[in-house]
Amino acid sequence: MAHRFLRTLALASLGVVAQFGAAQAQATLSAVKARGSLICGVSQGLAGFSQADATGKWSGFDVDFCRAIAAAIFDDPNKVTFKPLSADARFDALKKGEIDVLSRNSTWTMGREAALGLKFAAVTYYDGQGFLVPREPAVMSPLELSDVKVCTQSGTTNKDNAKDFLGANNVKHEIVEVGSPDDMVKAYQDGRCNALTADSSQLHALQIRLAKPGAAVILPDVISKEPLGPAVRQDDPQWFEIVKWTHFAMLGAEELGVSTKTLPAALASAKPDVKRLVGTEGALGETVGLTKDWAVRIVRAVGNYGESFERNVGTFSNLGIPRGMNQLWSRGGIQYAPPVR
Ligand SMILES: N[C@@H](CCC(=O)N[C@@H](CS)C(=O)NCC(=O)O)C(=O)O
Repeated sequence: MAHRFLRTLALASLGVVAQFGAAQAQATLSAVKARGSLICGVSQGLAGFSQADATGKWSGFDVDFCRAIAAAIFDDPNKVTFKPLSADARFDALKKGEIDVLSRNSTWTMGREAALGLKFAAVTYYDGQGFLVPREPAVMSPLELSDVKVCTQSGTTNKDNAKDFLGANNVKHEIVEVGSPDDMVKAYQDGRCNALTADSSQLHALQIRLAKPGAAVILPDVISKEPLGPAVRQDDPQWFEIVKWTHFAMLGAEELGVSTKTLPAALASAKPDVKRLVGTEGALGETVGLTKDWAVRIVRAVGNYGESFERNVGTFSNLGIPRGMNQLWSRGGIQYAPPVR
């Protein structure tokens, strides 16, 4: 023990430990480049967020985020290997290095960062937990439910929130834990539960899979805060910056009106903010190990934040979710990107 301590001390005095630390700190980007693809942890199949079609092609809001990182690194949004993960398996997979980033409707909580040793890089989707119930008999609020069997997925914040909320409000209930969105839909349709609780966005994704979506309603009550975003391991500060600024590039592009349609104009723009974002002035992308056109690569591949939101989950998509809190701060929402400068 003392031996090891003295050796560490000796190495530290030579600056060896610091150098080793720096090499480790950039390991993820180098590993991704050497492998030729990003390994992204996603859900097992959730419409609008991450779902594979019959040919195995993944799409969705969380999938776009993985593709955006791949575009920033490789200038190719297809250089991603998607790893579907259950709620129970996701954080372990990240900790063990089986994935480079988790982009799977995961709520940022103190316990998941501090206790699990992970870092949430951004909030890509501000959500909150709700309830889906049969349209008949009509209820306005989960507080009106009684003797209710509520299905929720194990390994989620939703189970504990439901217990807290229903318990504190003396709603007689039983929690039925299931393991996947498929099981949620099945358990509800088989009558093993008569309400579903999950983040509101996920309730929308589940509702459209019911045999009769119109026979169910999502109640307006929101019982929790569910800031959803990508997570990484704590040991690689450069990788954390790449993931975080990928989100801010998409958001900043929307703030500045830079989209797939306006990209040619943006590249010719004389506006200083636009020039810094698209890299016609400065080379900020290089400070995180990327290229100066990193944000252009991202927008060209998946669009800006608003384009990705609308295409996958927005009002005119299958899910039909309004922007709400996820609107830009300048338009009444709380999505806000720090300056690229
Ligand atoms: N945001 C919550 C809930 C996340 C979650 O896993 N929700 C379920 C709702 S159905 C889901 O998305 N499952 C997808 C899957 O297991 O593939 C959390 O981080 O704990």
